[in-house]
Parts: sequence; C-alpha cells; structure tokens
Amino acid sequence: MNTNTTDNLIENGYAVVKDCIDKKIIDVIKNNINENLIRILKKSKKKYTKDLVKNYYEVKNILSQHEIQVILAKQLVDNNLISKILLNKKVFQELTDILGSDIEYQTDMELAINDKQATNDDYLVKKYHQEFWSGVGVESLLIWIPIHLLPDMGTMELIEKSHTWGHVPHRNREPITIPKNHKQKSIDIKEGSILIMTALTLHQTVKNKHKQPRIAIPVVVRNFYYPNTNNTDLFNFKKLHLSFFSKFRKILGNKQYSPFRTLGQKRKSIFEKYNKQR
Ligand SMILES: O=C(O)CCC(=O)C(=O)O
Ligand SMILES: [Fe+2]
Repeated sequence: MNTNTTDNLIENGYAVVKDCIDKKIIDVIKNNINENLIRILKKSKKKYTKDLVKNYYEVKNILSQHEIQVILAKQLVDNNLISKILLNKKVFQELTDILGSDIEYQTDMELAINDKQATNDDYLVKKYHQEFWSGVGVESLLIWIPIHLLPDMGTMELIEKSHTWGHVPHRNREPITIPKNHKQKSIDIKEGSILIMTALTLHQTVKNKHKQPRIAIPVVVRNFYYPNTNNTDLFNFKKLHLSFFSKFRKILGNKQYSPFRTLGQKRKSIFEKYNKQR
C-alpha cells in the first residue's frame, strides 16, 4: 500500500501521484476531444483542421465555453474514457488504497478548460473554493487530471491543511474569511500525473496566459457504501469497480437471498468483461 498518498491527504489535504497514467491514454483522450470538436465544426459547416487548439478556438465562436466543457466531458464518459483513466493500474491502485474497491465516479461533470480569453469570469477562473460548497461530501475525493498541460500554463493553487478547517463560510463563490496564517501551494504537476484533493481542500484556478488552452478533467470519486455527507444523492454516478462482497451480492440478486434464483442460467455478466481494461 502506498501510504504516502493517504498520509499526504490526511496531513495536507492533497496529494500528487506522479506518472500514473500511460501517455497512450492521454493521447486517446486528446483524440476524442479533437474528434468531437471536429464533429461540432462539421455540423455548423465551419472549417476544421487536424489541430485540437485551432479547432477549440473555432468552436468557441459557436458554443459557450460552459457548453464545450459539458459536451466534451459527456463524450469522455460515454466512450468509457474516464473509466479507462481511473482503471489505469497505478491510478486504480491509489484509489482503492484510499477508498476500498467499491468505487463509483460522478458522470455529470465538465472539463476544466482555461484559456487566455478567460479574464474575470469567476465560473471559469475559480476563486478559492471547497468542492463541499457544490454538494460533494467528505467521503468523496476530487481527482484533477491534466490532459493538455504545457510547462508555462500554470496549474492549480490550493491552501495546505485547509481541509482541517471544516466548512469554510462563503458567499458568491469565495470564502468570507480564512485564517491569516496559511500556506498557499502551487501544484507542480505534468501530464500523466494526477492531483487528489479532499472535498474540503480550498483550491483555485491559476490563470493560463499561454496561447494554447489548458485542459483538465476534474472528477469526483467515492466509495458507494460510505454515507453521503452532503448532496451527492442528487448527482449521477457510474460504478467503476465492485469488491468481492458487491459481486457476491449481485450474484445473489436480492436481499432475501432467494434460493436457486438463477439455477441453470447460461448468460454471463458483461460488467466484468467490459471493465477489464486494466
Ligand atoms: O481546473 C481548474 O481551473 C479548476 C477546476 C475546479 O476547481 C473544479 O472544477 O472544481
Ligand atoms: Fe473545484
């Protein structure tokens, strides 16, 4: 077990797991994003190129950034690419070490895209906030996965140990007050690595002044047996992995353990086959 990640989360409210996603998967994700940008451009009879960045700025003339972020994330969910990242061996190992192996992830999500055009929009350039404010419970983790990140784009900033402050009073998407003595940390991370935070870790967007957009996937992951401590019953989740206990419950089918329920059944569950991407 990698105690480092859990220790860092407990101690500081965040952990960076380095080099845990295969470059191939990052490329598959970039391709999926580009294919969908091209699909949008084709539909609107606009010109497109092979270049994701050019296509992205073209699509911004058609759709709002919020719409782009939602549409692109939905495609990643529907094409099982979010599962593919989370089931990638090293990522999965970290998640199960922290949460156990009954894991689900939130599917009503959006990409976090930050480009030089985003100026004072506090939805796109987020001030210090806790995910708890939006309904994520303390039983959940927030995983921030950079997909297109060049060295001088900036990443994410957070306040170390802010997860121990509890629910920080807030108004209009920013804290009303925070303790004077705090340590702000700019996250040192590259493509292929992930940032894990608690639902109470205060974090904010770093403006990206690079001419290319920074693209990241923020996804909420939880163990579905842990009590929901906030509003996650209103979110949509997709099962990522079942433990022995959950698989056994599925075989039995119901809480009455009906005897001989599936006696002689030849059909095999496709869930396992479908999730054998690791
Ligand atoms: O990537 C970012 O700029 C911030 C993302 C974020 O904090 C969020 O989606 O909650
Ligand atoms: Fe956030």
